[in-house]
Amino acid sequence: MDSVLGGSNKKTITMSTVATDYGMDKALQQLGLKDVNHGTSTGSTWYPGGEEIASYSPVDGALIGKVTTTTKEEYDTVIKTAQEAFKTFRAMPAPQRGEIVRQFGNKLRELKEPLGKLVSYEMGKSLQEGYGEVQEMIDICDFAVGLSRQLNGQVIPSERPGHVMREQWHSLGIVGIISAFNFPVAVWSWNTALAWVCGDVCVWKASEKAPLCSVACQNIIAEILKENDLPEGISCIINGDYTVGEWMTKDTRIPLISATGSTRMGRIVGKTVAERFGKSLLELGGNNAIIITPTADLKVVVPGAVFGAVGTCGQRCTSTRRLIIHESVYDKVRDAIVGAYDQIVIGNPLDEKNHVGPLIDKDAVDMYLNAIEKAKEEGGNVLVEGGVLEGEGYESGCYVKPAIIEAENTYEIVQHETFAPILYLMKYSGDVENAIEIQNGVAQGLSSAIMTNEMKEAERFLSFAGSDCGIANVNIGTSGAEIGGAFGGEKETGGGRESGSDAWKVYMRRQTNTVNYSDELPLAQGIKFDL
Ligand code: UN1
Repeated sequence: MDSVLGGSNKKTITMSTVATDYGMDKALQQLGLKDVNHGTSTGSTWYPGGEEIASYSPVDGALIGKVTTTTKEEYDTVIKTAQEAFKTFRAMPAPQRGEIVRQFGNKLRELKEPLGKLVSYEMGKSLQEGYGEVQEMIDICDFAVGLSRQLNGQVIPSERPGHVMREQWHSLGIVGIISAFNFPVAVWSWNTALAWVCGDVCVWKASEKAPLCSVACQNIIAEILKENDLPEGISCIINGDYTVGEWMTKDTRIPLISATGSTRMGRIVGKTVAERFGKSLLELGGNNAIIITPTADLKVVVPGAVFGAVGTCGQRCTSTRRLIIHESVYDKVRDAIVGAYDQIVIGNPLDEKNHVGPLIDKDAVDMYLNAIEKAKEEGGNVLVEGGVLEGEGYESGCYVKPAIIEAENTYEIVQHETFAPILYLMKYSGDVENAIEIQNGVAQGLSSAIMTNEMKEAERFLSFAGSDCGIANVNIGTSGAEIGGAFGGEKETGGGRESGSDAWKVYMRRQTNTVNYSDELPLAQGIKFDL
C-alpha cells in the first residue's frame, strides 16, 4: 500500500467480523456491555436517561453500543445520592476504604484482558497500550491501598506554653471527574483510587467518545461496593455533552473538579469553578519535546522518540511533538528516525502486529490534515508524508500515517497541540541552554526529556534554569510516566497534579488545630488582652 506501512500489514478484517476475530464479543460479555442502553448510575442502580449516544469504534467503524445522556433530574438525584453516601463513607476508617480499593485492583487484574481490549476497540490505541492502561489502573490501586494507611498529618511546635498544633486531613466530599477519550479508564482510576481512600465519593463524566469504557468501569466497581454492603453514591457516572459538564462545574455541592482535556476546555472549567471558590485539578494540553544532544545514544533516542510520537497515534497528553536536535548530530538522528518510521505498521490495533491504530474519529483526522497543511504553508519541510489510509482494513477512515516535518519552533502550528502523530524536527546549536530555551518556548508545560550521556547537561536540564515542565526526563521519552510520580504540568497545562507522590492532598481538606492544655490563655504574637 504505502512504504510507511512496511510490507507486513497483511491482516485485514471486515467490518462485521472484527469483534469476533479478536474476542471482542466475549470481552463485551465479560464486562456486562451486551445490550447496554443506559449511562447514568449511582452504583448498582442505573437510570434510563435521555438521548442516545452511540459509540462507534474507530477501528472498523462498527457500532459497539449505546448509552444514554443524563437528564437534569437524574443529575440532581445522582448528586444527592453521592452527598448521602459521603456521610457514610467518610466515617469508615481509611484502611478499610483501602481494602475496597484493593478488591477493585484485584478485580481489574482478573479483567485486564477484556477491559484492555475494550479500551483498544473503543478508543483505537494498540492492544499493548490498552493492557498498559489497565495495568496503570492496577498500579494506582496498589499505591492507594498503601496510602490508605499514610494519610498523615503533622504535629507543629506551638509558640505558646501548654499548647500544641496539629495539621490533619479530612475528606472533601464529592469529586467531579471530567475525563478525555485518550485514557478512557486510567485517568478515572487515578482520581477515584485516591479519592476513595481519602473518603470522598466520585461523580464521573466520561468522554462522549468512549462512553462504554465508563459503563464497564462502573460495572466492575459497583459489584465490589455491593459485595461490601456499601451504599449507592460512592461511584457515580453521568453522560452527556458540555452542558452536563457545566452542571458539574457550577455545582457548589462538588468541592473538587478534576478535569483532563484541552486547554480550551480547562480555561472554561477553571474559571467557572474558581468563580464559586471550588477547587480544580486541571490536566490539559502538552507540547512535549525531546532534546537530543551530541552525546545522545541512538539506541535510546530512536525507540524513545518514535514511541513518544506515534504511541496512541499521537493522542497522549505526553506525546512527543518536537525533537530539538543538536546541529552536529542532526543528519544522523534525522535519518535514523525517518528510517524507523519505515518499520511502523499501521492497522487494526487489536492485532498485536500493528504498532499504530486509528485516530479517534474523522474530526481528529481533519485536524491532523489541517495541521500538516498549516505546517507546509508556514514553510515546513515534510520528511515523512502523512495522509489518510484507504482500502481494506482502513474502512473507518480514521487511519493516518505518522508524519515528520522539519519546522521552526515559532510556527503557529508548532506552538499548538495537535492530537495526532505529527512530529516536528528542529535544530539547535551551541550549548544545551539554547535547546532548553526552545523547549520552554511554548505555552504548554507538561512533559519534556533530554537524551544525553553528559552529566552536566542532564543536571542543567533538570535545574531551576532547565525545563519548565511538570515532567522532565533523562534518557527516556516524554510519554509513559509511572503512577508513583505526581503527573501534570505547568503553564497552559493547568498546574494540577494527579496520581502519585502527594497528589492525594488535593482530594482532602487541610485543617490546622491548636490545642491549649494549660490553665492560661496566652495569645499568639505576644498580644496582651487583660480584662
Ligand atoms: C494522558 O495522556 O492524559 O505518561 C495521560 C503517560 C501515561 C498517561 C498519559 N502514563 O503517557
